Amino acid sequence: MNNDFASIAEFARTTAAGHFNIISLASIDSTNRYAKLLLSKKKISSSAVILADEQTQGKGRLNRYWASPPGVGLWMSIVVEPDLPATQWFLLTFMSAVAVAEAIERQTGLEAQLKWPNDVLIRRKKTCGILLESASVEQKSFLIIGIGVNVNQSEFPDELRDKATSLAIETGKEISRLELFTEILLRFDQLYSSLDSSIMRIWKKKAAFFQQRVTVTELNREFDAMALDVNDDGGLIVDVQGVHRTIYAGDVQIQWRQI
Ligand code: BT5
Repeated sequence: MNNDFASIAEFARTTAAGHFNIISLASIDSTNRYAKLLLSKKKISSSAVILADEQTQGKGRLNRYWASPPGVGLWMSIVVEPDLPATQWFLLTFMSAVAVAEAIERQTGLEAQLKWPNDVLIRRKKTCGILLESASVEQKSFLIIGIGVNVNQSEFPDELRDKATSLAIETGKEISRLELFTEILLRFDQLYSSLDSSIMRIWKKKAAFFQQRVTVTELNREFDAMALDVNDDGGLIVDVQGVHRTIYAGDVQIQWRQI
């Protein structure tokens, strides 16, 4: 554990960060998986936050991986018991992306952009990914919002170099993980307390890819389209050769125009 993380662990022990119950760990396979385990054993409940200095098996969506080396990122899961119908749970993904984007902007002065469905980008590269999972324990439904933020990496492995970035790379200086962590929790709390579908308007203002050509991967199909909008159900509306379609469970690769 480096000193930077020790300060976060100390913060978690000594500070009532709003009403969050923060558990900090030097290393874990995945904070989302661990949150689910603790929930199933009734060791935690809503408002728990699991934060790890390192994840050895960080998870992305659709069984993909999330690189989570020690000492350089915020790898965290926030547990909530949403006061929303299941059809609206997706709002938490968009809300969390807004919370992270705003926290990054306040802490670094960088401009953060959002990409459907779950990415925060800086200068077109991914600096944060979000993984929303659900768990039910004795008739109660919980959501586990996994947030991974690349903070102080100075480089990335070859396979990520073109698409990933960190706040340190983008600002040229080391960023305090503690300050960013507390800012994310603060923004999360504020947005969560009044969460409804109006969050989509805020998300769209920061969305980076409308009117861009995208490659959509949907189940096992891949096709080119123009990204038009995101509807109130969180679906991505695209134009495929003049026909409008809405994508719900998929992925998009943006084919950026040259600037
Ligand atoms: C995501 O998946 O973006 C969700 C990532 C969620 C990570 C958090 S960390 C805390 C919590 N505990 C967990 O175990 N997970 C959550 P997806 O959209 O599927 O993106 C995954 C893809 O992004 C991978 O296939 C890689 O190409 C790329 N990738 C992997 N690690 C990355 C990183 N550190 N930064 C940027 N891109 C990365």
